[in-house]
Amino acid sequence: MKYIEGKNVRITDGFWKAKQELNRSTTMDAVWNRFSDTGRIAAFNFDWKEGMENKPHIFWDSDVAKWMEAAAYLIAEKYDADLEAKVEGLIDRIEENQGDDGYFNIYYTVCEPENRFAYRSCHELYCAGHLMEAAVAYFKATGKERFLKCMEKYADYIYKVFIVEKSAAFVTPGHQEIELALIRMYNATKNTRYLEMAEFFVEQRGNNEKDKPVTNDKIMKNNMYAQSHLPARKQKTAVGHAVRALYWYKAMADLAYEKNDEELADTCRELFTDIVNKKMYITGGVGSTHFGEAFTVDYDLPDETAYNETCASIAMIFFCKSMMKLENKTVYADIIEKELYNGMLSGLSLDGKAFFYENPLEINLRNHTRHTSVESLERLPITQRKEVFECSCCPPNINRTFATINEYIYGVDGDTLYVNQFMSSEADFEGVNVKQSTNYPVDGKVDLSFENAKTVKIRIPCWCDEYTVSCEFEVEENYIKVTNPRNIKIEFVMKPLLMYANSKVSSNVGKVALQYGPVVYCAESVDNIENLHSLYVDKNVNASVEYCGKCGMNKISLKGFKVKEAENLYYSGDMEFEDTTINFVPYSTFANRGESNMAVWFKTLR
Ligand code: FUB
Ligand code: ZN
Repeated sequence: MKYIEGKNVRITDGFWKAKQELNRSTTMDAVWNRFSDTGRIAAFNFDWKEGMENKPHIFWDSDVAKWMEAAAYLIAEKYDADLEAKVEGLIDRIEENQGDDGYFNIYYTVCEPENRFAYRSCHELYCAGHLMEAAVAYFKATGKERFLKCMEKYADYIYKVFIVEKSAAFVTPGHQEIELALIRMYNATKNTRYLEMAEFFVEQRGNNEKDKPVTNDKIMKNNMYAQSHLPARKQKTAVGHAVRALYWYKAMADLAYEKNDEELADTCRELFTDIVNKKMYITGGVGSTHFGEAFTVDYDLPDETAYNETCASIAMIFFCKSMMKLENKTVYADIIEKELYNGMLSGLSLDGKAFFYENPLEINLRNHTRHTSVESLERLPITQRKEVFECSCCPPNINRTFATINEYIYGVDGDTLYVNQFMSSEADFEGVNVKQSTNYPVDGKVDLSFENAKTVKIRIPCWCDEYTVSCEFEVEENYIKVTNPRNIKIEFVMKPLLMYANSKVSSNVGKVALQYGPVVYCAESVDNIENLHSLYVDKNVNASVEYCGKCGMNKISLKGFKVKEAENLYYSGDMEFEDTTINFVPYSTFANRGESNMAVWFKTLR
């Protein structure tokens, strides 16, 4: 399936229109300003000297590149002179400071020129990849070739060093990213060298002696951390650093698509299934531990210490989109939807100015101060979003993802138009026109109208077991299929669902999480009592659902029970309960009203 992208698809109204406007009006500036304050923008002048503040960091190039990429999408959607001036200013600096040989990296030019391509774990190719993605986006947005030419020159230099001369100290990057970027370069330029390079970096990973870890390399000491323990095709379970893994799986899926490589596609299918069935939180969060920002073992999904980097959720969205290009299965769009409304969305504050890097599923404020007599070695995720992080990969990743949300809605395969996501929007592609109007995710009513479409397939979301369709239809592999469609009214009936975790998930077996449509809920102490652990949800769901203008989704109250406080620390006999109401808000909106205890999973009674 080919996604309808760029100017051919526009979000016209509703939840995501508001988020896209927030990104344009607020989040872009918030990230730019913090990147300016911290020296990331000035670093492009290449004039940092020892003793000055704001020493460039090895992957600052990538932070700014992601912001440039987002700016490109926004300029393409609606011209913005300020964004263009900022991007053009950065391109001036890139052009001025790029080596004659094509090399471009701020840190390794300004701070350690003697160590170019000396350390696998030091992100040069990762930065190159993000710059290439930005260059492709800017070229597509504006038709201007200057940035793309710089990155072609850099890619050609990388080809020389890594493939022709083999003179770098390593064969494949410690942090994947360049692989997927090279495929984008290939698609933009049609230069097959870039596809060859992507293939080289994918296939060589875990498949060469040179990348074996050196004994004093702490970060790379375990080959699994950077997915270098086995050749790509032999990897069947997701391991190691989650963002690295998922950027790479996306590249593998893209490569499988470009080369029509069924074996590689199969590997991607197995990796996807492994993650979704054994390693993903109900919110879509992936990479459950902060140790190595990594996947752990199957079903290890602790709530309070969950790492769930925002970038990992974003990378999962990218991977799913590439899988969907390979095969039109609703499961990929279901996971994209899960990430969009939960794991990814929680990364940004409602005011659009602050970010979570880690997205836990539980907060117990008391645990942040519980070690009163010793220096605590415990590490818990922060409880309030921040404007900038020393490692600030997530904020500009949000910028570029929000700017391209429209590109997840529609796809085309032959004469079939796919409706994968539910957002008020319109699209036109090769004479076919579609308009969609919906309040999703507030309710599940979707109105669609088509011109010149022969067949349309509309995803039935995985959470939905009851729906109505206003015209004749068939159901084919979780799609509502309509031929010669004109106007279709659908309702995917949304009701409060109590979701259970697999019995192997020791942290949550026997508990329930509340979901309404695609939105997962949490309860915060700001709306409830402090001791959320003493609250039990009534299994006979008795809910009241109310629209919340501030977050654009519903708030939900459920009838439940509260354990009556006992006098003694321990007691026998029956536990006593009193009736109560438990107030829930969308998980993605937690921590927007000051510090609060928070929980997603609750015990049940009755
Ligand atoms: O290392 C670059 C980025 O910073 C990674 O993708 C994130 O996990 C964070 O470590
Ligand atoms: Zn990140």
